[in-house]
Amino acid sequence: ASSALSRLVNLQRHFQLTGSNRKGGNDDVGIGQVKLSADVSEALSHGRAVVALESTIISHGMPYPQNLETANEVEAIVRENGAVPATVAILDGVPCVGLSAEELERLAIMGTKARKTARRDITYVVATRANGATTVSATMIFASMVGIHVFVTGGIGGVHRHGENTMDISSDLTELGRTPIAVISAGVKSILDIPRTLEYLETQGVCVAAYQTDEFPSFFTETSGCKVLSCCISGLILLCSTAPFANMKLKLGTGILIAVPIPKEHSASGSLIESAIQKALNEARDKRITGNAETPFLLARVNELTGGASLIVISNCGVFYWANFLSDSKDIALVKNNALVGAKIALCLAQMGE
Ligand code: PSU
Ligand code: MN
Repeated sequence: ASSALSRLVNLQRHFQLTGSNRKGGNDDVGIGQVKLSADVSEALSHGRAVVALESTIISHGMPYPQNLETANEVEAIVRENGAVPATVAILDGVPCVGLSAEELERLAIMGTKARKTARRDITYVVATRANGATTVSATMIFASMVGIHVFVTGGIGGVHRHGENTMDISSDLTELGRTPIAVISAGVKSILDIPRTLEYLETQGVCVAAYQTDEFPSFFTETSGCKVLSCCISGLILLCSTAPFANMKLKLGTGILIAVPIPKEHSASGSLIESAIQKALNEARDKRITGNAETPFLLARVNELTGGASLIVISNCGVFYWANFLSDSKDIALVKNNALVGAKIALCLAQMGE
């Protein structure tokens, strides 16, 4: 064990010597440590509402500078509603929960040079002091580790089409089965096999609900043909509070998935995007693009084929999920008045003894 440790230390020295000593880098933080930003750390210690955000959507989801603008907008909406945003990424091998403006910009400029980091990639990215943009699975891990109970994202990964043969099933699904955090998303894109994704979540024991509807949404559109539990705003608060509570009391340990359908006014023409998805799927098959390269390829192609329409939907969504999540559409004043659900969730948790 001690020689393994000395190799690690040597590795660390090696990277400190050869890695650039960028201003604002994390070269002085030890391997295996997680860094919290000052505002996230303060909010958590006072039991205030914190909302985790992923970073693969920044690195691999859209180009610079659109990615940075969207990331900033989403963070601002979280703040305007009284919660603290905690974007998660691995910078210089250090898992960071909450990024400074400089760190966020660095990641946005890095783009796909940052490694797409799911659970299995964390060890490698940390050990080599590399930069990693966290997917839903890796974001869940670090957010939950530091005591964050709510995570807002766009789309999650799922069972790929033909996944019954390729076994390409996103680790987002297994993570939901083992990490207690509430994930709010717009559902699953139809580039994936939605019915099988829901079956797999059932196998993993994950509670799945949709906001104000009993149909699981498919990101670009409100429908998928698959029924799930329906929840209203109070149900949403209850669910977000219940996942960590259930874990604590019953040791269930599972996460929950809450899907918020795209607002009608941002729902791009479903058929336009659907046909682009079909074309992109065929191209991926012809070019033999598989594994973790498939999702970024499909998303980029769908965006090209729709002349940017899908990306506009994505960036609008990023901004609107949180707003939608906070507002009961019958009571828009709720958002304007800053009456934040995040705080209510934190309050619920406090009352439940968290
Ligand atoms: N689906 C989207 N947008 C995304 C992703 C998925 O609609 O940005 C990203 C998320 O970070 C998700 C990851 O966790 O891709 C899933 O990748 P994979 O299918 O390789 O597990
Ligand atoms: Mn995969």
